[in-house]
Amino acid sequence: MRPHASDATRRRLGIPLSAALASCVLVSLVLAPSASANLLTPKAGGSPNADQIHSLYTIILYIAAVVFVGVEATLIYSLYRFRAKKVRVAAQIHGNTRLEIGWTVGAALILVILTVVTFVKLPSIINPPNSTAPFLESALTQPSPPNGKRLTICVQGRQFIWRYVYGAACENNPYAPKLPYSFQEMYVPAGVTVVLSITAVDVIHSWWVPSLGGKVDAVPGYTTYTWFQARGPALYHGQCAQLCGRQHAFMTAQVDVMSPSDYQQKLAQLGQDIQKANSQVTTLRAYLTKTGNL
Ligand SMILES: [Cu+2]
Repeated sequence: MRPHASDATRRRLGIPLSAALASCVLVSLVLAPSASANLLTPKAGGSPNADQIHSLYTIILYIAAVVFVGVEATLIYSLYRFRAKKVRVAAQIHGNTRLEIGWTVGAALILVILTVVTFVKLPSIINPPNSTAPFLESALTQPSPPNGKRLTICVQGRQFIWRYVYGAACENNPYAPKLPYSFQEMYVPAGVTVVLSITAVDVIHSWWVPSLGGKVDAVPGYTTYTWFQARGPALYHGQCAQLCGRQHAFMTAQVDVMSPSDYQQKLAQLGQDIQKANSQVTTLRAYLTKTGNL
C-alpha cells in the first residue's frame, strides 16, 4: 500500500507545484514592463519618432496575432475533431495543390503589405521634423530638419555613465572649454528638435530612452545620430542597452524636458557651476603644488 500512497502524495503535490511555477513565470512576465517598455508594445508618447515606431510595431503585432490565432485554432480544432477513435481509420492525404498555392500566396501577400507599411512609415521615423518651439541653432551635419533649426547635443557613452555636451560646437571638440556639459541627466527644451550626435570613449554602449525613440549604438571612433522632439515638460528614463561591463545595469539616463526659457536658464546655470568647480580645482592645485603635495 505504501508505494501507492507516496505516488498519490507526489501527484497531489505535483499540481500545486506546477501551478506555483506557472504563476512565477506569469509574475515575471507581468513585471517585464519595469524594464522600460510596455507589456506588449514599445513605449510611445514622448516624441513623434517613438509614436511612429509604436504604431508600426502595433500594425505588425495585430497581423501576426490574427495569423497566430488562426493557426492555433485550426490546430486545436483538428486535434479534437480528428482525434483517435476505435474503428476510425485516418485518411491518408498526399498534398493539396489549391491549399498549398493558397497559403504560399497568402504569406507572400502579408509580407508585401508589411514591407509597404514599413517603407511608408520609415521616413517619419528617420527624418526629424521642424521644431515647434521658437529655438534656434543650426549646424551643417546630418540629419537635419527641413528648416535646419535644431539643438545639437553630443552624447558620449563611457563606462558607466553618459556625458552630454550642449551645442553644435561639441561635434568638433566635446571637451572644448566653455561648452556646457552634464552627466547622466540631459536637459532639453520642449518642442525643439534635438539631434543627438552619439559616440563612445571606451567600449560599445547603446543610447535608449524608450519614450523618445529607438536604440542607437554608441561606438568608439564612430558617430551615430538620432533625434527626438519632446512634447511638454516631463522626465524620461532610459538605460544603456548594450552590455558594456560589470556596472552596465547602473548606466542609466534621464532626459529632463523643460520650457525653452527654463532650458536657457539651466544651461547658464550649468556654465556657472562648471566655471566655479574649475576655479576651485585650480585653487586646490595651486595650494597642493605650493605645499609640495602635488
Ligand atoms: Cu553602457
